[in-house]
Amino acid sequence: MEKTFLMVKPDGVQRNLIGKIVQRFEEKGFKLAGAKLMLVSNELAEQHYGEHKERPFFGELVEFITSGPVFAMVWEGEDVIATARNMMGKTNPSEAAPSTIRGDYGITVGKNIIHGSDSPESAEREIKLFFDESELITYEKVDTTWIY
Ligand code: DAT
Ligand code: MG
Repeated sequence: MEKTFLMVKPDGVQRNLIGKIVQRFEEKGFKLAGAKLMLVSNELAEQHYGEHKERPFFGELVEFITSGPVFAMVWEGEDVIATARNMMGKTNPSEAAPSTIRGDYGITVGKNIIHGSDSPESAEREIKLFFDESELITYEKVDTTWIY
């Protein structure tokens, strides 16, 4: 089954949105494979956002993601990468549709609440970057046959 990396950013943690965000993915039917509250080091931030190194906002991005605890998660399910991106909404909360996470909770692109992998390649890379294999749990859920 496909896996994706999702992370409640420091603004989402400070605004007490961890529970609401987890609830959306649980209720959708996806399966949590791992989660932890953690601090992102400068080194990890620069690796994670490496594709944006040349962008003018890179410095601010690294400063923001290292500014306080984040809630890192791995979620599992059919098409979870694309579906989670849809549930997050567009990068800029001003363009994100209502009922998406960014559409409901964010205002500016710099503080847009949540990160989610955008492709199978980035999901694999980001899961490895943030989680040790021993932190991810393989288990059966009783609702699976009522979801698929
Ligand atoms: P996403 O997080 O939707 O995958 P992205 O990968 O293009 O978006 O950018 C990563 C993060 O960088 C994004 O969540 C917020 C920040 N960002 C993107 N574009 C920005 C901009 N024009 N100004 C400031 N921050 C920006
Ligand atoms: Mg991205």
